[in-house]
Amino acid sequence: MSTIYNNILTSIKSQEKLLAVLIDPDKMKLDVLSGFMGKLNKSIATHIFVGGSEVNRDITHILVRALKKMTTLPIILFPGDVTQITNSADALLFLSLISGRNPDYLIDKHIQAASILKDSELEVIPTGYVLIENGKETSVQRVTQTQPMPRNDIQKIVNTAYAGQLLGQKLMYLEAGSGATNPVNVEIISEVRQVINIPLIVGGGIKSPRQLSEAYQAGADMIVIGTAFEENESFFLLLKK
Ligand code: 1GP
Repeated sequence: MSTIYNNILTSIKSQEKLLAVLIDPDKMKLDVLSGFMGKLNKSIATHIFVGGSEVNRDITHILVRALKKMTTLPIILFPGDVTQITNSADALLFLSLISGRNPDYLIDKHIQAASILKDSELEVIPTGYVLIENGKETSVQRVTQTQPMPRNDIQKIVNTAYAGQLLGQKLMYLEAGSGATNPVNVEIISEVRQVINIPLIVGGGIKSPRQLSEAYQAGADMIVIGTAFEENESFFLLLKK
């Protein structure tokens, strides 16, 4: 069964653009969650991602259970670590940090996760994760101890994404990093789009409807936004249904 993934493919076939709102369990306070979700449910958001670079054990589980009572949107784990896996979510992005060369994020964390996932019904979606430089160090870079790919080496980014597809990844995520100064630029999105045929996710540093629509036009199927909503919930008003 792969309901969430199949629904993503179906939406893309009908040319629907997808928007995931990223909620970091470390930053979201439960007492403001209901107001936040009220706005989110009225927006064009189609998915909720839950995850962060540094999240205490159990907080993710508590947050996902609370979210389940407040929305019918699919909740997908976007974990910074194995400790963020909870069966309460609908699916898990099983991330391979293919831009980096740290074996922890290419296989070791996955082996740790396997012992949890073999007894779980969580839908697991293999996802190639490509970190691209954006002008400042991001927490992904710091936590994973990997270098982002230079943004002017587009050919290498394209080849990396294509290699990920050949290795069997079901989604490809181009990441500028949370709070990035510059989002992934449209030329990179467009070049990757032309070479891969799996759904393309783009995130990091997108703070305006204009940046959102430029990324869609360049070929992103799903866009992930976290910081812009965290810093100013009225951003939801600009993205009302
Ligand atoms: C981070 O791509 C996501 O992993 C979202 O980034 O917080 O900058 O929107 P922002």
